[in-house]
Amino acid sequence: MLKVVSYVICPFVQRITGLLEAKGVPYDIEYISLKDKPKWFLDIAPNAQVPLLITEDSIPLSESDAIAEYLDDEFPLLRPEINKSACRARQRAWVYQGTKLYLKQCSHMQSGNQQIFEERQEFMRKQFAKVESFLKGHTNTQYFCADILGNIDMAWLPLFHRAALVQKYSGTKLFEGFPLLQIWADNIMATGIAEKTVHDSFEDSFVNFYLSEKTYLGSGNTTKDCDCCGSSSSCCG
Ligand SMILES: N[C@@H](CCC(=O)N[C@@H](CS)C(=O)NCC(=O)O)C(=O)O
Repeated sequence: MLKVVSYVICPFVQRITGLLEAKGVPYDIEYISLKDKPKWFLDIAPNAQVPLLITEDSIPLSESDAIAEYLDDEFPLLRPEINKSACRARQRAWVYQGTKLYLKQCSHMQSGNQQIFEERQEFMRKQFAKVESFLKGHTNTQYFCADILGNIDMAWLPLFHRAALVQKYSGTKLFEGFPLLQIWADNIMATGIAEKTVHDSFEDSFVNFYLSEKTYLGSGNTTKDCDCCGSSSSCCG
């Protein structure tokens, strides 16, 4: 069976477990500590990052884009009809728009005070406006331009899951002012896939990391100084 090497709150891993769930491919999952990476992992992961996918033939694959491509090569495509040149290229571009926001969303949620939060929000909102404008031309579908799940939906799933938890615990609506984006997010969350793609401890770990007293979101929106939101390239501690 395939094995995914994971870290509990990693959005890049969640994109991959989302694809596996949406495709109905069974997999094992092993969680590791990123602060104390095991030697066996360092020996086979050239980038020393999760996700790492170990194939049935014991071949270790890293980088979520490469893993997603492998899953499309090996298992049924989610939307075979769009797997043709221009359509596929367009979907990939929107996938990229989503995945490049993972670390930005992490930094946004980790902001330690209102000023930093709003600065980062400004950047996020510019990206959301692009999606909103695209969705205006495609309003009659449940998901992104279709009524069946596609790679693009799973690429945005981690962003939607995190936004839903932020709203649940802090009341802050990260997609405020973007009604079509919010509907897309709600429809993806309504599939129930998000919960299947993460460990049972995900919600607690997420809240402890992003909505603690150290963050603007977690501190009841009072101003706090925070040393957790510097220029870290990783969102997972
Ligand atoms: N470009 C990588 C990014 C993966 C990534 O940033 N993973 C983080 C966890 S969310 C990680 O493993 N960080 C540990 C480290 O960089 O040492 C991908 O797309 O797979």
